[in-house]
Amino acid sequence: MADKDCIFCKIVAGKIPSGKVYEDDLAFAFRDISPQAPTHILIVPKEHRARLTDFGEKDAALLGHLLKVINIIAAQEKLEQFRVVINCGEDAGQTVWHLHVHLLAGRAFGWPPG
Ligand code: DGP
Repeated sequence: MADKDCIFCKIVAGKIPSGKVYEDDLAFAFRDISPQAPTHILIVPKEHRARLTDFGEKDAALLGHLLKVINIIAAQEKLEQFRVVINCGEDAGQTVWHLHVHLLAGRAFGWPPG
């Protein structure tokens, strides 16, 4: 179910324009408004869930689907090397409260992350 105040729900519904790169029944992917790498795409479930810890055992297939979508987009964008990030909670850097997976590529990344 969508959250009327959620910016990513509005993007999924097409109420806010985004650079869509992929869509299916369960997932939607679009380009990050503030890219941290030459390729920076966000993959979200269409259904509103604030954060990773809101997903339970019954959601395992949906989480797996989001990872599958990453591989589809990587093939579409011809990405062979990339980083995948989920920020869960403020200290982890989460700023938008609709679960999203960051797909970053096009440069070398340091470790540990900042
Ligand atoms: P996080 O810090 O993990 O919650 O990442 C949120 C990301 O969402 C951040 O990289 C910027 C991006 N973002 C925020 N608002 C918008 C928006 O309206 N459109 C798009 N395309 N990206 C957004």
